[in-house]
Amino acid sequence: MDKLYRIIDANINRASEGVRVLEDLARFYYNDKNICGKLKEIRHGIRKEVMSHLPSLLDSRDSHKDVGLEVSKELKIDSKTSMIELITANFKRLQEALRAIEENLKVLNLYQLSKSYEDFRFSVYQLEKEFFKLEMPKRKIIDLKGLYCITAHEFSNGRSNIEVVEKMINSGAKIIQYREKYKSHIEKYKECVKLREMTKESDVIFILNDHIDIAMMVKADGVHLGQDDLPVEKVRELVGEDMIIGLSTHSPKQAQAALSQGVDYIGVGPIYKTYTKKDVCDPVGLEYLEYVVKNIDLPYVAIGGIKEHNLSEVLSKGAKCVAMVTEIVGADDIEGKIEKVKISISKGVL
Ligand code: TZP
Ligand code: MG
Repeated sequence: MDKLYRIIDANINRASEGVRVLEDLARFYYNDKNICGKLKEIRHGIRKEVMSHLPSLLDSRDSHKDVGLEVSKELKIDSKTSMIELITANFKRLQEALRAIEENLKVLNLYQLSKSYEDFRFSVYQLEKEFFKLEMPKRKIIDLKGLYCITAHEFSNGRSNIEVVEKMINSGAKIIQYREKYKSHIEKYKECVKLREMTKESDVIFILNDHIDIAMMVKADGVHLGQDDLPVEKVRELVGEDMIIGLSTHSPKQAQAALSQGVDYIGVGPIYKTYTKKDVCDPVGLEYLEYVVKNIDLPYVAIGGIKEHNLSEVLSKGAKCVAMVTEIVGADDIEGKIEKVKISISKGVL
């Protein structure tokens, strides 16, 4: 029976050490008071429950003769290369140790005590789920539907970007991209500070075209990149996991590549000829849109030359989200135009 105490003693230590690694991650790495507190309670509980059996546990301890140490030194299966692996390994260590304690206590006729360890094990399963949420990106899930609004001062008939965005927000826009090609950095920055304030207040997703630096400075929800912009993987490293990254694509090959690049959505176009974008490729037509609808499992927005008069054609190919630049910012009555377009999109094919 001493040998069973030896197993229990080893597993109490194993479980406590596993919890300690996780607790320190929650405390110093994720700054999560709630999870840290729950782990601490478990760590104390694991030791406290067996306190009355401490003499037997210590008597049976014989670390020098533990054959496991040599086995561990010879193997490299416990190497870890990511946070996910580190967290998983320690939750598994903890759960396995609790199960071993539980089973051995039963043989020692300590059935009630074994049930306490079963309770710990179940709390740990739940906590593991909670803990992993800390590793999940916190960026907004972008469910692209409806109208995607984009600014363009030069086509706004003298109205400022601020005025135009105010109208977009008033008519219920859910996502707005700041796209401005002809202003200085400082002008763009100042406009974006204001626009971030306005979009935040109205819970509108705010995306910056091109400017990763400004997006980070104003805490925008995302950045939108083109095929000739900086590599998505490197931008992700820079902006972190919480920022949305959109990428313009113009061909099936680019859409396929986007799938493995970790972008949150893609732009699909230009569907028709557009005069808004100067360095744009020839229209890719509706076929490419159809390809994306059928084959690419990523949120997408159809863009390029889309107007009220050709909207039904775009919707008939299955598009759920449509971007319009000049059609909206150049409209005499921006609010009225948005209302009409939104109704058309929500009805689908006209
Ligand atoms: N990307 C592809 S086409 C385009 C952009 C930004 C411009 C779309 O503008 P418009 O006025 O809706 O044709
Ligand atoms: Mg660009």
